[in-house]
Amino acid sequence: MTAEHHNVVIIGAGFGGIGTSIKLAEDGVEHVILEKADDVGGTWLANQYPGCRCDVPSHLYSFSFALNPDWSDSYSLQPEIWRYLRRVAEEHRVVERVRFGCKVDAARWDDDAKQWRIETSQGTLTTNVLIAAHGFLSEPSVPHFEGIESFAGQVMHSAQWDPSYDVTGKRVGIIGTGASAVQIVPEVHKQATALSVFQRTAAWILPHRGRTIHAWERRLYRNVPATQRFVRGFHYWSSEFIAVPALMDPQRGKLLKKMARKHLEDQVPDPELRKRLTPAFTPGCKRLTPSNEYLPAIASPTTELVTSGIAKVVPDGIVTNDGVLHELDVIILATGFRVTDNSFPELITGKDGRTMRAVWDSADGMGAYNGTTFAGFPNLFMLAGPNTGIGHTSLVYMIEAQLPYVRDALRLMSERNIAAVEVRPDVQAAYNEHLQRRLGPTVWNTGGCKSWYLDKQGRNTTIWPDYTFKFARRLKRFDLESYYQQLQAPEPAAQLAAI
Ligand code: N01
Repeated sequence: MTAEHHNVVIIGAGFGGIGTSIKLAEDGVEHVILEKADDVGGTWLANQYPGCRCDVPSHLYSFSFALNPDWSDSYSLQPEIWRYLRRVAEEHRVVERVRFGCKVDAARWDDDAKQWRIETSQGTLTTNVLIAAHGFLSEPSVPHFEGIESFAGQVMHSAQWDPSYDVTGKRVGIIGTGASAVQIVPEVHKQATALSVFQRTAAWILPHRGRTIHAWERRLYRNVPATQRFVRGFHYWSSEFIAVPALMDPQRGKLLKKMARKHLEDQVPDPELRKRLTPAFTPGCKRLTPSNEYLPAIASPTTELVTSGIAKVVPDGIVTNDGVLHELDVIILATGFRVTDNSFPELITGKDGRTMRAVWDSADGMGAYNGTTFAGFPNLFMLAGPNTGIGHTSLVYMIEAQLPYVRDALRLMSERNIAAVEVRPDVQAAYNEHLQRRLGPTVWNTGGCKSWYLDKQGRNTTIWPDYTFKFARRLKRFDLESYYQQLQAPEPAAQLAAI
């Protein structure tokens, strides 16, 4: 018997946790948020590397119910997004419901009590419903390079950047050329004495359309909110109808390649370097990375693009496969995140005593129903769960699309005296078969790249392969008929009355 019990426990105080908490509070549902960090913000608190910004338009990358007329840039930088999230969390009194510095070590479903029992760094608690909003890009992937422990300088992952670290005058090595590196490289290049970019796979770089938002525009958005809604709608619908068809059918993506090639030709005069910067895969297979400063920084005389592969790390720097030592003061790992193999599912134990990891390993890998619920794991909802990822629009849209589903489930459980809901395995299997069929011909699966979208078996368990409004439509109501339901045991008094 534990002292502390909640109706709902939410793990994580990023976009998912904050949005859920706001909506549950509106519904009068008692809950607490467990957050391992010492502030809200999730990914926008963790990622503080130089140049960190969102490559989704600012007006779209926010809650629909908390628009921000004051965005200063059409593609916001990390500090501004974090301040937005913090303000929203304060205004809606979410902060008061967060337990900071509280790391979840394990959560186990107790089928007798119809509760989750959660072990945390601050003690044990129980809850009727568990909502995992821990984020799928929250666990840095730190590859092991031989000799890395011997390196005399500093090693930092992009998502664990120490903001007090100054790269001015340093010789910097950046490993990786994904979305994070594309943002870090130009900023570090401005300050470092020398920059070595260790590229394993070249990235398609598109022109960036960012610009400062004028004061008059901000005034307009503040005074006539419909204008901001219009701009938001324009960004949403244009990315749906331009990007989704191209991603679903790579034959239609030729325009993207043409744009990226032209950008490369415009920005990199040296044909030999251009060749090394030209990817072999179809654009869109990995996340599209817009930047007007990345390619010029790579082409700069103080930058060296290293493509010969990393052999080992030594105290003075990195030795590549061609035997060359690249002398460095700091190594930045822009090596991405553990997504399909992260540790979170190891912490969650379901109805039959198996962890979510064990269940996934014995099946086809990661999988959910509606990206939200899991057979064998009653009363567990995940925000930004399997196959909810998108590359062309705002993940906040996908998270918001899940909220009516979770709220409706809680409402039905309360109204109908249901103690536990658990998605039927056949429903989940049929859903995933459908997703995999749709994913088959898409650019993520056939574009000829290796990305975090695919697991070790090459199965795509991360991407939503359709228009995002179709996802929102699916999750508008909780389809109780797809779920096993267990009713609340009658109260002892009620039992007596019945006799
Ligand atoms: O990570 P990545 P990221 N040796 O996995 C390389 C989101 N995001 O942090 O391509 C050498 O894309 C790896 O090489 P390769 C966004 O969803 C959003 O950049 O595997 N290199 C690759 O180049 C994005 O997709 C924003 O050959 C190694 C890089 O490291 C996601 O975060 C901004 C290596 C990893 O690229 C992840 O992006 C930033 C090794 N052992 C990020 N291991 C927005 O603007 C890995 N690499 C919203």
